[in-house]
Amino acid sequence: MSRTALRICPLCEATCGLTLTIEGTRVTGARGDREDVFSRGFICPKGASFGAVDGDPDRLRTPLVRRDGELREATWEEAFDAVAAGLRPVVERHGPHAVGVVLGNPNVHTMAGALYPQVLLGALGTRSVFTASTVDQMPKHVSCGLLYGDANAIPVPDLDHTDHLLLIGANPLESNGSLCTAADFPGKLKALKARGGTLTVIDPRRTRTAKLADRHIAVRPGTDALLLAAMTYVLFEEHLVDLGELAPHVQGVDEVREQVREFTPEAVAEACDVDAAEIRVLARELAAAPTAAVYGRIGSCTVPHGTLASWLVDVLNILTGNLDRPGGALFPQAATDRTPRPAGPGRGFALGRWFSRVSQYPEAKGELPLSALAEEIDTETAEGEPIRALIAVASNPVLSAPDGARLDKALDSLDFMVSVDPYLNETARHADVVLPPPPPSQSPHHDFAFNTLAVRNQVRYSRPAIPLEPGRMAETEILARLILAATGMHGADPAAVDTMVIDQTLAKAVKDPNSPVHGRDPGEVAAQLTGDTGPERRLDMMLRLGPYGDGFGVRPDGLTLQRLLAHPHGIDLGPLTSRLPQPLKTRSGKVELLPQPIADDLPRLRQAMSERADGLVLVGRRHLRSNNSWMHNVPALTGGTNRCTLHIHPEDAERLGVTDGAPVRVKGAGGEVTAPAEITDALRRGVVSLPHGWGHDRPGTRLNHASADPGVNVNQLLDGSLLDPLSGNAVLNGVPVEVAALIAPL
Ligand SMILES: Nc1nc2c(c(=O)[nH]1)N[C@H]1C(S)=C(S)[C@@H](COP(=O)(O)OP(=O)(O)OC[C@H]3O[C@@H](n4cnc5c(=O)[nH]c(N)nc54)[C@H](O)[C@@H]3O)O[C@H]1N2
Ligand SMILES: Nc1nc2c(c(=O)[nH]1)N[C@H]1C(S)=C(S)[C@@H](COP(=O)(O)OP(=O)(O)OC[C@H]3O[C@@H](n4cnc5c(=O)[nH]c(N)nc54)[C@H](O)[C@@H]3O)O[C@H]1N2
Ligand code: SF4
Ligand SMILES: [Mo]
Repeated sequence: MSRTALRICPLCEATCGLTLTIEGTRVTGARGDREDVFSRGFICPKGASFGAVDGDPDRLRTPLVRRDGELREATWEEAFDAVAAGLRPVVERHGPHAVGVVLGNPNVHTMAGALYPQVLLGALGTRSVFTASTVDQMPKHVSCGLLYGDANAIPVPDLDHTDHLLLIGANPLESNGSLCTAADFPGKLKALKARGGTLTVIDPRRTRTAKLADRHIAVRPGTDALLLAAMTYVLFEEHLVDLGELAPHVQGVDEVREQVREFTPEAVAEACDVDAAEIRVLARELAAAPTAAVYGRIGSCTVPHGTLASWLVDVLNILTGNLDRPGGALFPQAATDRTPRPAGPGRGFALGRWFSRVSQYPEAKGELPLSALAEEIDTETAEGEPIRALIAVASNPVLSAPDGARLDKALDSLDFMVSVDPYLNETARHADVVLPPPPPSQSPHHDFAFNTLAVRNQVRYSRPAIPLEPGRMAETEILARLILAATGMHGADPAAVDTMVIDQTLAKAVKDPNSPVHGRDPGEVAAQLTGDTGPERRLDMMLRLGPYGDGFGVRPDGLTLQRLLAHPHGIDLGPLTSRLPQPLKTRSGKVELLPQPIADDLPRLRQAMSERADGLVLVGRRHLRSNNSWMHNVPALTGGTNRCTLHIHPEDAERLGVTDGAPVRVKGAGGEVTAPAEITDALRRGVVSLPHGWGHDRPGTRLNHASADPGVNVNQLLDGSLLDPLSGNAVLNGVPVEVAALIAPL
């Protein structure tokens, strides 16, 4: 007997609604949910393989605890006893900063990851916080923090309505989009073209997205900030600046004009390897389009001028009047956002409130660079304690961050490590305790983060499609118990964590004059909460306090968890709309177009105009049937073109004596790897490409399928010292490498 259940797909940022076929306790099929208010039936090969991802036999079923040097199966009780016994002495002896916390990407794809890590960090009080953001989008948080006063106020291109889209360093036909949640991104690009709009793609590779474009600019990696600065220059020079309705909300336009004076198209053309005339055309097309949106992603972030490039993306949107208008780039309003407060000056965004111990990197958004994790563990300094214990949640930095070999050693030297991860993989194998979450089919789902980045306002919630298997523990409960164990409350009722959060939130809300529950009794408000579990009650609370909420009775037709449960395909909340000045939290209450830290970093960009790398540089790439480091164990998603090969241009291959399929040695500052060459003219000369997330050949892992075709870890080519200075983001693209044909010995 089979049945179906609805489940939002957690496998990428597109958040498609799926209809799962379930036989017994197994997911045997997945198709797109045509009635889903957001995805309307769209599905990709990863979503279609939901059952295989979910049912991977290598997923851990019980906790593992290290005994006599070996990770062995244990009960949950034994596991949390071991966590408390491992973490508490470190905190008590060395203070909270000696406990590091590493949060990986899947935290944005689980309810547990949205609701508990912040509580853990608050309760622990550690500054040793590292996340996947600093190998990803931290430059965007920093530039938006500086421009708008809120690091999470990230404008999203209005894909459904724009007339002109300029995509920089993004390949949504493989990635399905990022910092821009849109189911069927490919379909939306085709629809843009069908309605007469234009698509321009800036990418050193002729990607599937670039092939769809009206114009593709194969820029030299790492030089987008120069290109965008020159476009900004052209807007001023050719009198194309027109802020329109934005004008009263923006300060600093003249200052930006002054700052870009030297970045003429002619001055940057050689560095970018793009014709000056073409740069002028890019600027003119942007200004001429009735509406337009500039959007930058991985290729514009994980580079030496990531924050400047991210800033310039928004500067271009603003100077052409496209920020905050339909068809341009808009600020979404999610159902679990805080109640909007009236517009006005805010506290602003500060960088560098503290610094990392070893290299003195400034914090950004409360985080230190993931690139610095290894040195924060393995290097002694006069001031401060090294990290001696580590909590890793959904994180595989041994493959995702620079120099995994050094991190391997550093993790081995820790007094204690706990990993919350479904796999015994390259990172988890170092843990003393592994706490495995249940598979997604057994977990509830709501997209707290991605709804704040979605191209349409909407809200959806999936309850677990399959009840928790005996012996399983919900990831929300795992994290609640981890918080208790880490903070000296081991053994307390995990529900106390949710109760505490609810009590604190409501206590604040009743004192907040902008809150719908202002002046009420928090106990009376709390008594109205519904939901079967602590996390559901927290979701109910956030929905009801939020911008569409019922305000606990103030707006009876507003959102509640019950109302959401009555709409299993979700509730549409309409297209993105203009919201300025409300989202601004800068000290001036305006968009601050030339923030001081940006102005201070511009001399470095000026210098880059005359810098020239002669040798080969490396860029990454993603494959539609993969996701970072953790999907190579699913047979249905591997093989074919999804391989860890070095893409190299035919002319470079010929010059170096590299033949198709033959092994080549790639050498970088952090080490060398050997991979088969794949000769392709899809990338520009002088650029080679390796995908990330491979290198599954380490002992002590349990990844049967992945280890049979392990690939190599591209991040071993990095030594972790190359960062975007403002954000601490790792430089993963445009990295100098040496490539040599490997002649097999006879
Ligand atoms: N060279 C290079 N390096 C890169 C990138 C690049 O483009 N080039 N991209 C970077 C980017 S954008 C990112 S986001 C990072 C990702 O870096 P990470 O977050 O470290 O890596 P992931 O592979 O996404 O997954 C992390 C871990 O989550 C586990 N996991 C999966 N599902 C769950 C779950 O439901 N719960 C829990 N608790 N764990 C789960 C997986 O088993 C895996 O061990 O990699 C970065 N590294
Ligand atoms: N299938 C699949 N989907 C995914 C993921 C995955 O691993 N696989 N990962 C998810 C995650 S965590 C993220 S963050 C997103 C990322 O989403 P995207 O940013 O869309 O992903 P990428 O495919 O890495 O696209 C980056 C592009 O930048 C180009 N590039 C490299 N260097 C430069 C440069 O200097 N300038 C310019 N202009 N371009 C450059 C690369 O050639 C590449 O095509 O994808 C998410 N979705
Ligand atoms: S596009 Fe992303 S969310 Fe949609 S089915 Fe594919 S992996 Fe899942
Ligand atoms: Mo990412």
